[in-house]
Amino acid sequence: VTNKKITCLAGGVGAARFLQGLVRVFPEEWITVVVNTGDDIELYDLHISPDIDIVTYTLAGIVDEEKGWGIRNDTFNCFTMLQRYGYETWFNIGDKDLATHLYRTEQLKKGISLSEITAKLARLHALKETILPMTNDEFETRIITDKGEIHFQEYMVKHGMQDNIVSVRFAGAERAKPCQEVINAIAEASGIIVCPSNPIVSIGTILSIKGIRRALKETKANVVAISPIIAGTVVKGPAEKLMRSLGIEVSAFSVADLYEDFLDAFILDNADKEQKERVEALGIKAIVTNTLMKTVEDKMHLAEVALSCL
Ligand code: FO1
Repeated sequence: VTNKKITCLAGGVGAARFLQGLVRVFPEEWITVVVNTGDDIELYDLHISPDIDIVTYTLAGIVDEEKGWGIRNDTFNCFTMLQRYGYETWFNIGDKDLATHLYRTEQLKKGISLSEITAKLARLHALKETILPMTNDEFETRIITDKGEIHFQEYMVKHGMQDNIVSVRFAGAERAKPCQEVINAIAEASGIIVCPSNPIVSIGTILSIKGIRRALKETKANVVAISPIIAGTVVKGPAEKLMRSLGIEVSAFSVADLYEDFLDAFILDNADKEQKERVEALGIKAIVTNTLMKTVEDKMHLAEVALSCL
């Protein structure tokens, strides 16, 4: 590694858990995290960026570790009152978390970009890492179910992943431009890590932004990805259901295959070691290790293995 900059592509909970390990084995100030904004949603006239907040709160050490989102020991007084007022309250917003959404919404209304607001919030939480939204433009992950089209958060949180998925639509992908800082962070990094996030609605959204995939192919940096699929299933979230309904085999190999055009190395779990050769047949170096992140030591180990590929 010549210069020390590492750029990570991230979704929400899985990525944040990985980053907890990375910041313990690598200098925070050299880490840039490019975060999915396809999950962003407007509720109660507030702009909510769940994945940016999950990454920010986690790196700030204030995330609710059990849930993986929201702030530890937050209260839900505002939320309870909204309920009384007859609002739909399927998306749980804590009182402290609410302050973040108020701040972001007010700043957006003043014409400040999401990337600037994200940087300010990171500074306010005393983070040394750089956090970047994948785009400052409108982008929304829509799930087309057999009963109609809904927002990704409606599919996941409101309906509890119960609907049958027909397809996925990235509304805004044709027009959305990547943040310039994102392209720079990919071009100038000494290494790139694709976090163990959903390959469709977390990493797939980032890759759907014009110019990002090409930047990943053209960068001189090595690119390593960590499989979010362990033994044909996921730790959390809808990856399994999404991949199945899109006709994609639910396996670590499939994830490597989705990233094949820009990937140099792929980390898969011991439980999937029989897929090592299939991954290597794609021309990608495959590393088999424990990828389940239960303890802080697990997270640090996984980060060390990822860094060793760069
Ligand atoms: N996830 C849930 O399953 N239920 C919730 O009520 C919920 C609220 C919420 C509020 C703020 C926030 O930043 C995240 C929140 N999440 C919630 C998580 C989020 O919906 C997903 O985990 C991510 O979008 C997936 O990466």
